[in-house]
Amino acid sequence: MKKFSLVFSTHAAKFQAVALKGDFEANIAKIAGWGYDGVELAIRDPRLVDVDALARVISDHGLTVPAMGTGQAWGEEGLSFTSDDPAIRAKAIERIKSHIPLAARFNAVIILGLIRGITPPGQSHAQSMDYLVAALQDCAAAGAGVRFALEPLNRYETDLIHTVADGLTLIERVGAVNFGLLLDTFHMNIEEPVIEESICACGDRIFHFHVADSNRWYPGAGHLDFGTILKTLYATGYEDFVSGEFMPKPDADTAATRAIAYLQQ
Ligand code: LER
Ligand code: MN
Repeated sequence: MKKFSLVFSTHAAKFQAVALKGDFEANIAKIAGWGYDGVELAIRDPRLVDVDALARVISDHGLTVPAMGTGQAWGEEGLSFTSDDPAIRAKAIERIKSHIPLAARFNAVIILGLIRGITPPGQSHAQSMDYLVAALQDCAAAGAGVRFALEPLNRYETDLIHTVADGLTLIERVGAVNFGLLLDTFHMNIEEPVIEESICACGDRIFHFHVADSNRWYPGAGHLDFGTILKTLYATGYEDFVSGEFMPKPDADTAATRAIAYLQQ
C-alpha cells in the first residue's frame, strides 16, 4: 500500500500547551480525516515540544510521523552547519543531535534542509563542503539507529547541494549507511536534467520524498508528470512515504484534499 503524508509546518512554540490541544489536534484530525497516513512535522527545537502529548495526539488519529523537518533552526535562529562561526556550527550540530531521541521514538527520518546553511561571504565553497561533511559525519555517528536525509535544494535557496549528483558525491564523502537524500519534485524540476533518471540514480539512498507540482502548488496543479515520477520512485524499491509539501493555494484545505485525491489515483 502506498503511504502519503502531509508536511505540517508549524512553529515549535505553537506545539506547546494550548496550541497542542487546540490547533494542533484539530489539524491532525483534519489530516487524518482527509485520508493521509502520516504527518511530517517541522520542529525547530525538540526541547519546546511536549513529546508525550504530541505522540498521543498523532497515534489517537492513526497517523505516523515519517520524517521531521529541522529548517526552522536556520530560518528563525540562523543555525548552520557551514557558518564561519565555530560556535554556530557547534550549536547546529547539537540541535540536530537533539532530534535523535524523538526521531528514534517515531522511527522518523531527520531532514537536513536549510540547516546546512549558505556559504557566508569570504568563505570558499570547498570550506563549506568540508564543514558540511564533518557535521554530517558527526550527526550520523551520534544517531546510528536513525536515518538522516539531506535535501537537494534549488539554487535560489542555497549554494550547497542542488542535485542528486551533488548529493551522491556528498554521500560518498560522508560514508555513513544512515545518511541519504530527501528528493523534492519542486527542486528537482528546477535542477535535475531528467527527474526520472535522477530518481533511478539515487535508488536506495532515497530516504524520503516530497511532492509539489512545478509551480509548488499541490500535485496535479502544474505540469509535472507524477504518473512516471511515482512509478519510477516505486520501481527503485522505495516503500516509504510520499509527503506533500506545497503552497496553501487556493487555500490549505483545498490544496491538501486535492493532493491526496490526485496521489491516490
Ligand atoms: C523543505 O523541504 C524545502 O523543500 C525547502 O524549499 C524549504 O526551504
Ligand atoms: Mn522539500
